[in-house]
Amino acid sequence: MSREEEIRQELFDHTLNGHAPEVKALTEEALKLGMDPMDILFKALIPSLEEVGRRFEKGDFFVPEMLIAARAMQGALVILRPLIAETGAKPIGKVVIGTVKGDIHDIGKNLVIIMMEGAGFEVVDLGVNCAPEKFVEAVRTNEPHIVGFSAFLTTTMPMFKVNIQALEKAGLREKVAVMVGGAPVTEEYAKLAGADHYSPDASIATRMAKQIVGAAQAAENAALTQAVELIDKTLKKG
Ligand code: B1M
Repeated sequence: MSREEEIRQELFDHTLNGHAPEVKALTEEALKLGMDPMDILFKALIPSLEEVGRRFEKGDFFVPEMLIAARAMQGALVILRPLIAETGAKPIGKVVIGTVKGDIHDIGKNLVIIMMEGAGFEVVDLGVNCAPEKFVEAVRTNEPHIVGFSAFLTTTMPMFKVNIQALEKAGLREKVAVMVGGAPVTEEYAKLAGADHYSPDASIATRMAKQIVGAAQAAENAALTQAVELIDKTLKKG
């Protein structure tokens, strides 16, 4: 087994057992060896949290074990974040995102943020347990292209609909694309809730966000061309 394979395995095991100092040291070692941050994330850290979830479901792990595993993962994310997220480029679009009311899971949301920032988006993070009014206010003041709702519990998924209704009531629904995601969410559920877009993971969410912004810009350009043509015609007539 190569040292890289050993590191992946050790990262998996130490995250599973919530050994934060070891996870931090291994992440640093992996980067020194030239391992890809995305490789560390998707081949070691995320699979480990998935195993934590499986053990929790089986009754082998309880909330404290989930919590320390999450903390260990977050320590690694602090190191990986700048490597994935900082492009230094001019923002290509703006996103407001938060975890819905009643839900305090944030690792998945934070990964979406890291990847979107890495792709050049400006992201306003509203944190966790975010009330509909907070989303509405953030959309009003930031005027983002996209508002994103994350939910990780079947009991908090209904907040998507509540948030969308709050945007409608505030007269903001047509001004922003709504994207939803989170472990238990499905495409079908997203449609039923009234969302415009659903994504199962951070990388698809980022690709989708680029398409949404691209489409919005194309629509703006088309409207501009139409206006210019109209002015041209009017001038020619006159
Ligand atoms: Co909790 N938890 N948890 N938990 N937890 C889950 C979600 C659970 C599936 C575990 C299980 O039973 N297998 C289960 C939910 C069951 C259900 O509703 N169907 C569960 C439960 C039951 C609970 C509590 C109720 C436990 C209790 O108290 N009895 C409680 C609820 C607290 C609350 O929110 N009110 C609770 C608490 C916690 C901790 C605090 C201990 C901790 C969270 C720490 C934190 O986030 N800071 C925790 C953890 C760590 C988990 C698991 C083990 C891991 C979650 C995670 O980070 N996954 C989780 C099991 C699992 O998911 N397999 C579990 C890794 C992450 C990268 O994936 O979150 O799916 P994910 O994010 C993905 C996509 O979903 C997507 O992109 C991300 C990256 O690719 N995505 C989007 C996310 N948001 C998006 C938004 C988008 C688009 C894509 O557009 C806007």
